[in-house]
Amino acid sequence: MSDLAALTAQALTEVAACQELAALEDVRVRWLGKKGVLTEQLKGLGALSASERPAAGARINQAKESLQAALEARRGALAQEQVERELASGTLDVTLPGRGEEPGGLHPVTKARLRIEAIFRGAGFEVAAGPEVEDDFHNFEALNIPANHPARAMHDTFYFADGRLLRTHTSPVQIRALKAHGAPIAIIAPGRVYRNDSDMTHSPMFHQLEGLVVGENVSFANMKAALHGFLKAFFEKDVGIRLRPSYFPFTEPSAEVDMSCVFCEGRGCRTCKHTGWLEISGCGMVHPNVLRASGVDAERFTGYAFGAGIDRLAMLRYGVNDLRLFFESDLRFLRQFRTLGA
Ligand code: 2U9
Repeated sequence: MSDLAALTAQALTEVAACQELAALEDVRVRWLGKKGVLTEQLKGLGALSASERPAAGARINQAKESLQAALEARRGALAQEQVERELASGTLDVTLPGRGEEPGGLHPVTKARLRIEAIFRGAGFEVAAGPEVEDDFHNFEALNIPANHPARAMHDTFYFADGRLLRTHTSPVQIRALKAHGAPIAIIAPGRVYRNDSDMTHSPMFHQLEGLVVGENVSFANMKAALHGFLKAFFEKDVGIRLRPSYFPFTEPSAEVDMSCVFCEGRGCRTCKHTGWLEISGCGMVHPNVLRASGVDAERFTGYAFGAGIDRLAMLRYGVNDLRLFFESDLRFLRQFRTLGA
């Protein structure tokens, strides 16, 4: 007990000599830790007589407290010195601006889709949606594509083991809408579709826009005017269109829609392969079999339908020459659309 003062003095000297926070922690453990010198002193109290114990205990506790206070003071001083050293060496420049948060932006295909939806809504259409995992009836049968029809091979369908499939077009959305609401109806069905086909110009997932109008006296001329009006609004240009005869199982008659080239205004360029025209859509009058499969009276109602690729519309509007750029998630590409309006 007699050397308690000497021990305390030694501990305080060690604290004062510490130049690092880690060294200070070592000193604390050596003196105040579980097996520390002062802790051992407290354990030694048991050997003293009951009359000596209280005073000796109080002196040891006093020594502990003064050491704790010295450790705390030194810790504060060393931490301050460390901050000053870092500031002086320039490792922490508190005047640097923060990294900040980058604002996000919509994907160009989403921008194109929203633009398409706004234009058609303005013309009185509703926007319909449906499942991407479909059954054979809604994707094929109801669209006048029975089993073994050659059009099935053209669709490169992804099948599930239970016979369901990933929709190859958004037409099933319109079958479901027709069945649920009947005629008259005017809807567009934009969405993801899937085909087992992948190369320079085909992605296994792409985005389709389809439209359907069914009512009394709905004509081929109505369809041509609707498509022309949409293309002029979408490209904000007085584009021309032409229709060429075509074939789809779900429409009769059917046509391909060409639009005058938005890049060369019909003079001929690389994009339009020097024809002055861009293939943009397919369309036709809804086949009576399709109306009947959806419970619509094909004697009373007629309808038109069309289909186009949203990705292709987006490429032409935003001047993107490679479809794959839309699906690679490369921020250098996507950032360019951040501030662009629809
Ligand atoms: C119902 C009835 C008829 C949808 C149609 C097309 C013509 C067409 C292609 C264009 C390029 C698909 O994106 S693409 O690969 N589509 O040419 N689609 S008519 O006809 C329907 C749809 C639903 C009930």
